[in-house]
Amino acid sequence: MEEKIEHYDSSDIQVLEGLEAVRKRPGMYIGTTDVKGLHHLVWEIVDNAIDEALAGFCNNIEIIINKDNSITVKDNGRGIPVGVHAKTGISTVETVYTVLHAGGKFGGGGYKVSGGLHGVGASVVNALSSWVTVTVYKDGIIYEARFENGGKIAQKLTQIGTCELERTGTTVSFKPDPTIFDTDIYNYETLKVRTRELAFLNKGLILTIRDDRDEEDTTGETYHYEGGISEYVKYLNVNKTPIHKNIIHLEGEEEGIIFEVALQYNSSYNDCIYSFVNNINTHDGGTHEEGVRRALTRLINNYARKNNILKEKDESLTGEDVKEGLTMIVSCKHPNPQFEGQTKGRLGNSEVRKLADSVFSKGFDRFLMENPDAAKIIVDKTMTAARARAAAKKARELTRRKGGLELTTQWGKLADCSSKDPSISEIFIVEGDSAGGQAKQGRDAKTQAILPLRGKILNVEKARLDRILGNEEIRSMITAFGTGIGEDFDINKLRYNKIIIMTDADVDGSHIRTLLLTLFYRFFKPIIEQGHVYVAQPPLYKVTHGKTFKFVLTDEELNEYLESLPANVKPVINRNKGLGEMDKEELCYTTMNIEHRTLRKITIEDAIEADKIFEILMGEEVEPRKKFIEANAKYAKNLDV
Ligand code: 1YM
Repeated sequence: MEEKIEHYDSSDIQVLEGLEAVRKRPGMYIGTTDVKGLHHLVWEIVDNAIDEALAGFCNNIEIIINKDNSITVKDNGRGIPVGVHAKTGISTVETVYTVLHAGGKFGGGGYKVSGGLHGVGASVVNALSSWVTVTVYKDGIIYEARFENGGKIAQKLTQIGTCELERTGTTVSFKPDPTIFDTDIYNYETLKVRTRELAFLNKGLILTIRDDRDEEDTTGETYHYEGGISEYVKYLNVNKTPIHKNIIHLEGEEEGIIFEVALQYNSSYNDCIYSFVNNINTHDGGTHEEGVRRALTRLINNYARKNNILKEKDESLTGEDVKEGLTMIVSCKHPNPQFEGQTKGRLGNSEVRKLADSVFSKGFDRFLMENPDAAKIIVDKTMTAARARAAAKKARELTRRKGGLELTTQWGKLADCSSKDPSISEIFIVEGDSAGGQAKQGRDAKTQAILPLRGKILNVEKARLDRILGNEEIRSMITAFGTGIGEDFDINKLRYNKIIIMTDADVDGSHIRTLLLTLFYRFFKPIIEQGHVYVAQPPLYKVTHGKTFKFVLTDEELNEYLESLPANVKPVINRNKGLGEMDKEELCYTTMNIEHRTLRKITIEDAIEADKIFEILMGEEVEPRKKFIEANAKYAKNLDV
């Protein structure tokens, strides 16, 4: 034992123990080891480059997926310091990559705000990688260090060549350890969406992403927005109709906290509000968002009263009213953010509420004064929203009084299940009365409820809640779900664990499915977020030979099955055109029976992108929809969001 201690000094042992701890419990550092965790590694490295950009030393970052699914990130900053680190006795590069809790502490107090693990990111990535190389360009010299097998130093920082004096920066390549992660395949789309978002959130920064696995695409994509979050708002509104010309962009800074907001109203009835702290999406809002919302509501009320648009006797406009048709990005960069809530998706720092309120009030008040035409249009829109809200409330009360939103036994169309236990109950929303009738006969009546839909439901993208509640098909659904809608919505009252959309595999079927998903997305979002919505997958083919038959779901499965048959068998292949084409036993066996069916769970991977697709498919603008359908015609068969 004595001898061993002589070979390792105490800091070495700490280092190994530190990285070993990360490998033992990766979830504690990166959340999960699924595909999400795999992608997380990229952002930990990119965050260090973004910090360098926020410190003012770097304006160009490149992300590359290499052919072997390793990742390379390059920046043109100062380069990680190469000198020997006073505390560890090894180079700073090695220290940053092997010592947990290195990073910021060693960095001489730079402005570190980008998201992620606050300085431990580099060592966490190293711990979870098969290999990492770090190349630094500094003072005309190229240095390189290499780590292997979860962060063990394979090559100490070494001079490997020279470069021009002007060339500075850091390049990091790494390959995630396949024994840690469930998958080792990177998704270009996922990385691209976040790269674009980072470009919007950090104005002026040039971000490039390239997929070297794709031999045809050699240039990748470059994102660079001088307007920052203003351009984000413009991007989100591209398929909508703005009701005033200029995007309002306000900014302020106090004690190292940078606050920024950009907004523009459009003619739709939905809001699209996203907030960020240190480039991380704060899904549950927080003080930065609250400050803005509070100020916005107050200022619009003041303006409306002062200009006699809102009369003395009128009720005030609410936060709901002033956000109708609002697209807004709130971004805060904070050196010491406090995240709260179950998923840590909410900013808690109370000083930010004041800063947000004051920056927004000053700027928005000035905007209203200097742009009386835009001010009037915006206030008119919020007034209409208030009237619609009042009408919806009345409609809800009226329907409730008539019993329309309460479940009554004599209520005809729903064939409810006998179980009252939501955890085992499911509801099939079935296209058409005939398929609905068959499903009713063949279902498991204890746990499976059937709601047939006649024809097309209302396009909710184009209607407000009051009209939506006027639609009988939609009322039936709300009633069956039990959750209520709008201000009354309560997910805890959901009567079914699974809501299963069952439509034909044709254009009409996919249209109805998209309409239903739009409805759920707009008015029952938590049922999607919490994984209650599914799409049934009726088989595409029935293959018969002699007395045996088999149902198959896809073309690939069909080919596989045909190849598996003996050569002299001559099967008959029938393509299913609709649910109604199957008899009730077939329908129930293949599509509804828990043992044999295949369901596709609907998730909102990326609410921002999903929102755009819904808008394109369902919104008022015809041109983008045409373009989208043309571009995606080949996928139309599987149009799932
Ligand atoms: C592709 C990844 O890591 N870039 C990067 C990292 C650092 C610096 C510059 C840097 C920071 C500071 C001074 C400072 C880091 N340095 C450290 C530490 N790109 C990438 N670019 N000089 C250079 O913060 O003062 C940690 S990260 F701790 F060594 F200073």
